[in-house]
Amino acid sequence: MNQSRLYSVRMRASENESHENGGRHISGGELLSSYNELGLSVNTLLEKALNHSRGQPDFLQIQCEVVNQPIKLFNPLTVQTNEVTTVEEGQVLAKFLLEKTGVPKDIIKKAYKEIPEYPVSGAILIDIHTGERVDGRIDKGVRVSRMDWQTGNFNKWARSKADSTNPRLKEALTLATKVTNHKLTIAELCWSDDPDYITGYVASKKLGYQRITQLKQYGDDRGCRIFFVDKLSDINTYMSYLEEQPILIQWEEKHDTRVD
Ligand code: PML
Ligand code: MG
Repeated sequence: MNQSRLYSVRMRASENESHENGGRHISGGELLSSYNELGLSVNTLLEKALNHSRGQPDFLQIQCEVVNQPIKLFNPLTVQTNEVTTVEEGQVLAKFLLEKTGVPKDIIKKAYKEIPEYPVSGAILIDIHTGERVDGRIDKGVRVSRMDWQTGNFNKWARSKADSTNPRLKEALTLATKVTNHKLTIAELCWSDDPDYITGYVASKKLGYQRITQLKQYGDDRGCRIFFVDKLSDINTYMSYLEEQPILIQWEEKHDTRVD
């Protein structure tokens, strides 16, 4: 892709009203696109919004904006898939992995107790020392933006790993790679708000992207996305990294790392 002039293309869709007016979140999407591919990119996100398991949107917005900052390239996190047979088993594993990344046990416990209170479409930030929510975006959480993984390079990666070209994996791995490449991110915990998708993950720079095949029951439309962070002395810089720093995932085999 010609990186000289890239556009950030963002979609959001909701039911009843727009998100800011209390509407129920249906779908969101992020792309980086060249000018020539803008039509295609807008269409890709339009299709995503119009055919979603959370329902039909009443409000739909697609925004294109030129990106002026230099783009960072990241190798994707290493992926491991952990097969579990029940949600309980999956959640025990998720907590174990979070602890392994360095999030203290009592903070994990506190975060899990508060998950039902976070019905937001974006991510929430939790300080690993206090367990307090620190993003300040009470109603919507933080939306990680300006990121993409070009299809050709993603397909090459998927072929080499004998993995599926699941677009959800592509989107989630792109996001997790961006988030965990910031040194103040200790870990991410995520499962989808889509009722037909139950695989989630724990990710960190050290552990890579640890998929867990069941983190909720089918039919459940409650999702979770938490970034555990280490004492953000400058929250604005961290937020602007998540929301504004453009990144592309660019897989190169020689940069693959092993996960123990
Ligand atoms: C989402 O759909 O919003 C998140 C999906 C997380 C898991 C993706 C995967 O690894 O299959
Ligand atoms: Mg969703």
